[in-house]
Amino acid sequence: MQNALASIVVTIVALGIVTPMILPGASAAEVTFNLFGTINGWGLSAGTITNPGPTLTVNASDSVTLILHSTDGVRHNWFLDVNNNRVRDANELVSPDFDEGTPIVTWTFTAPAAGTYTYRCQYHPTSMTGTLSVQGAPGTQPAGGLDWTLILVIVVAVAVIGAVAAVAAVAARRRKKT
Ligand SMILES: [Cu+2]
Repeated sequence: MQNALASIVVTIVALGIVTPMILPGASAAEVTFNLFGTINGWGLSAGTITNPGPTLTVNASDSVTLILHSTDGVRHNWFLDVNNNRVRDANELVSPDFDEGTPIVTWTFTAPAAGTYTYRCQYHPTSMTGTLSVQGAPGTQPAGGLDWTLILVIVVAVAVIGAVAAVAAVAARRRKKT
């Protein structure tokens, strides 16, 4: 009887350790956009420049490569205006400058957490804008689907209860012997 209880406890604890390892994890992809800029906006081609420019859609944690073109030869950059204050703050992602001398810059960044962000050129922050739409990373469930965080909490709780039961079982066995 005691051995059976111990086996059950060991199984529960083992499940608590192994299950989180099996759960699907997010896997980041590599995404590339060609983005053309003039003082009048952004476009996916030199002939389709508008303000606001194209909405760029990626997944959280994606490795996003921007191939940035200065179509008018003016100095530009691309930054993610996280707090949307139209100013490039020190903690905000920013590409190197691209201009007449360096008309094309290839720059890679890691997509931030899911959300809707405004991108801008810091030199023309109101006439060169667009939206970066960051979706939940692949592998995570959409709203209404399975809540893996909740499942993880339950599994860990069961493991802890199992460990406590194991200690209690061992203590009971020792009491019996003396
Ligand atoms: Cu600019």
